Amino acid sequence: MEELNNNNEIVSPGLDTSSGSNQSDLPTGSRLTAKKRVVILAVLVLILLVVAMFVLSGDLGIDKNIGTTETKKTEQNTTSKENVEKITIEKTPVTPEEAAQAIASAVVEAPGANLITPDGRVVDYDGNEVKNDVLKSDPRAPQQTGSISLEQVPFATKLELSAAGFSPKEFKIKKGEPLTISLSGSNDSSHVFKFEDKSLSAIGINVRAGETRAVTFKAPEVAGSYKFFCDFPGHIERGEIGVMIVE
Ligand SMILES: [Cu+2]
Repeated sequence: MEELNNNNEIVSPGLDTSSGSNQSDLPTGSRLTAKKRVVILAVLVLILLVVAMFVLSGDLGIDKNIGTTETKKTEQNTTSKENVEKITIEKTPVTPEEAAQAIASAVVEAPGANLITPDGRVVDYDGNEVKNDVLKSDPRAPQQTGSISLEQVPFATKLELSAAGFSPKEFKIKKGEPLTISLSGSNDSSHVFKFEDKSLSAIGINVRAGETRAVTFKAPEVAGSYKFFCDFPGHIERGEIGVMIVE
């Protein structure tokens, strides 16, 4: 038994006092390794602390100034970038201000029609120049007025329209000049004033029987004869045609 015990002690150290000593050896070994680990960790922490101290001292010392200057530079960069952005953002609302100034000094030849700026442009109430060559339904097109009286359009080229045709049948305008045309329809029918040329497709006046309406637009830059007519069914056949002569 003893021999076996001894053998057991030697082979598998897990019994009796000797095995107890072995058990105590193992925890002491693990304790030692734990202590070693703690020591190594402490040393590592110390090294890290020392390194950190060096780095911090470097930051606080020589690198501090560079760091601050760099941050200052980046701050300046960001502020300059912000300024650029602000400038570009601020540039956008300048246009409405200029538009507002243009509108403030613009004149209206027919209430409800577009404005004429001092430099001869025809603009809407946002300051955008109207377009003669878009569809009449396009918001950029010159806007016709509501029903008005001829007394409201003293500067307009006044056209009357009936079954007998336009009166006058012809009028002249200087090229590129703004003008207002009023159309007074006869009591017998509605009428639809239109130009034949596609460059003036946006301009039109629709009147019900007996109404007067007007439109302000800029004459073409190209001299020539621009035919206009009444687009109401059957009216062109009965002679509702005329011509605008651009000189
Ligand atoms: Cu007509």
